[in-house]
Amino acid sequence: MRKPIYALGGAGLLLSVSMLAIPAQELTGELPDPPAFAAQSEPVFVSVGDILEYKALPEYHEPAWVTSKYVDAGTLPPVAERLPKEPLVYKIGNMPDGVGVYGDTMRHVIGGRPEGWNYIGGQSQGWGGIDIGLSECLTRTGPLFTIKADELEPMPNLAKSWEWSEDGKTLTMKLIEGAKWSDGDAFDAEDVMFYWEDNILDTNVSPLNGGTPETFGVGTTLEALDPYTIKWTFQEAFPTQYLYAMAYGTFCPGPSHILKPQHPKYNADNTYEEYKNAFPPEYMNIPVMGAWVPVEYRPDDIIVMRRNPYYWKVDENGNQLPYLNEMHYRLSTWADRDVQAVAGSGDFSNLEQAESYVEALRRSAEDSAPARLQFGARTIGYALRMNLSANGWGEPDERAQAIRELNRNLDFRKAISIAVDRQRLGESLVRGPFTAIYPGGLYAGTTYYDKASTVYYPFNLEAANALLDGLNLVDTDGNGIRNFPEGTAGGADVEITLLANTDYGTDTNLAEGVIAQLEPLGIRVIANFQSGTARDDMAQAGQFDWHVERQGAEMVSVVQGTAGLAPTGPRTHPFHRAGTDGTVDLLPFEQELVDTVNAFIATSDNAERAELMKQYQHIFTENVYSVGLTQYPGALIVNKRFANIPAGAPIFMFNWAEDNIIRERVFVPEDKQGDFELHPETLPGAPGGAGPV
Ligand code: BQZ
Repeated sequence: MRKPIYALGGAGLLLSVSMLAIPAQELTGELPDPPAFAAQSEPVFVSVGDILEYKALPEYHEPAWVTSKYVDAGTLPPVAERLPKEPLVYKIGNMPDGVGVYGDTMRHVIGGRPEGWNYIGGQSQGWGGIDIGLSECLTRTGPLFTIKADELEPMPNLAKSWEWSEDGKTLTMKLIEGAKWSDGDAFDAEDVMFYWEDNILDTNVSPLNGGTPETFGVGTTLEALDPYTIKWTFQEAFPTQYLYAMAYGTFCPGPSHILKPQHPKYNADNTYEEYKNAFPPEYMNIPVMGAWVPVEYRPDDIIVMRRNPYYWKVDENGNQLPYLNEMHYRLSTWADRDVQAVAGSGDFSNLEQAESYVEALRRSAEDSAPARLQFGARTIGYALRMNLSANGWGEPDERAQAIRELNRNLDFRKAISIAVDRQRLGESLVRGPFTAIYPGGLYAGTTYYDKASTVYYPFNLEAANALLDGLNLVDTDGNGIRNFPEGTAGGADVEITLLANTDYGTDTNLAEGVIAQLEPLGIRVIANFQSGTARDDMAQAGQFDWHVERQGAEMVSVVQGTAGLAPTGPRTHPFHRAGTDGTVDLLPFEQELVDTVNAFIATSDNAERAELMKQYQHIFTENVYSVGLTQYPGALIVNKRFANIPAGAPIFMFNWAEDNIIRERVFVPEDKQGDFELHPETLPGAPGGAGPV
């Protein structure tokens, strides 16, 4: 294996000459306001108590065929015995179209592919709403877009209530009592503790969506007091922030009765890799807490899911949810999801690739259009992120190490930032009022954004070249590409690999745009375009120089995915993680970001939090923590036959729309139901069994 070389000498040389660079004040400029773009509908703001409560109802109901084919046949207990003592009850008053009826299917189309069903072991199910539907979590945040701003707090879910101690250092949570996995096994604290102890704390396991011990605060502990009570103990007082981390995707327990026997801690014959891969996509009827269970998988074709007979949520009339009997996930591409949703052969899409906006708008504007298309706020944003680790994360060779040293140099990051023409980049995706210049950091138009705290370095190619000259990156061999100084990477050409996700045209289009725009700088940027899973793995492992990436919820809401705002732990940040010595070699401004984020988490004073995020935004953008590229709105496309779609549902805010619209409450009125069910009047079979029964 190549021995990584950490050429600090080279860095020292680069840093010493950078003192000659252009003074910072000449590079900043006025950030243009985003073009006006009104979201097409607004949410109705309510309290959590208007949406749901937990209580026993006098009677419960289920689809008639479940009773006649299963309960009456004695193969399934009566519905009242399958539900918790106090199910989660959705209130009719909050249902846009009221109580639903059973039947029909939601036909999703997705661009990912399932690796297997061990979500907490680190496997993807292909995204696009599969894992969101399967993995119920302690709290829930997707629907928070409808919650009154002064009452914003994660909704109860598997955790039905919680109470802080006097000193705010402990949080006692009550789990829903009597809920069951889809195979009838009891859900309880054993599932929670298996997730916490053997998937979060065990660093041999990397749960999908990146939950790590530090996601819940350095030094935080969790214990089970009884089968339905857990107790968190924090270092900070009242860190309400962590309730968001207890939602999707960082605290969604798996079925311990199925997973534990495969975990190396309980099965000496298994490696961690064997644990992670113990439930391949072909393994049907994996027990879930979600509303639908995988019953059929055809590679590169479709995943079919059927209603979970033990689902622990009902409407106020006692109807067990979900209303929809089946879910499809057609295994195609993300771009095809838009096409099929607009055409009516699919039912749902998050319109998020700006290149398809005009055609989607045109088709949806026709009276005959089968789907509703509604734009929300500008919550989709892309940035160029540089690998800032210089102590071994991703095992860089000499060339890559030299790039990392450059990435860690502010003048270098500034040069790249002002060499990018963001206006042209956005227009290359779509013309019109959609895209906005995005300087990096928190998105304009969101709660914690403050323009006055945002430092913007406008396009300035001449100054960019002067900054690189000042870093002694000169084309010494006359081939048009700048060279490292002698003694750094052997004075080779400056070549930088750029990672991007081939699952999305937008990702690679933006990456190609950046490559083209950086050519006049005399550095060679080489496309390293990978498919979603490979891209995810390389990004997680630190095997990249630069990465053009669509950003997560942390840049939209701040309160969701907060751990990703700064390297507050060894594995919490997307582009700077611990090296081979287990430490994160933070740059001075990064330490300031970490301190600011930790202070944000540690206070519940809203004015203080707003001030801290202004500091965060200033430090982030002044130091070009990442090179912001473009920001634009997404649109939710849903087939018109569906009811109970909440007004103003954003495709992405605290979570994706698959969570936000509360799919378990969505229904199709009887007179509009299609004949799309592939396994009508069937239920999931036994875990590992072949499909529905
Ligand atoms: C939405 C989402 C639901 C992951 C994924 C995918 C992965 C990332 C991201 C989005 C897809 C859709 O996003 O693009 O519209 O349906 O699934 O989970 O991009 O590659 O790793 O973070 O959420």
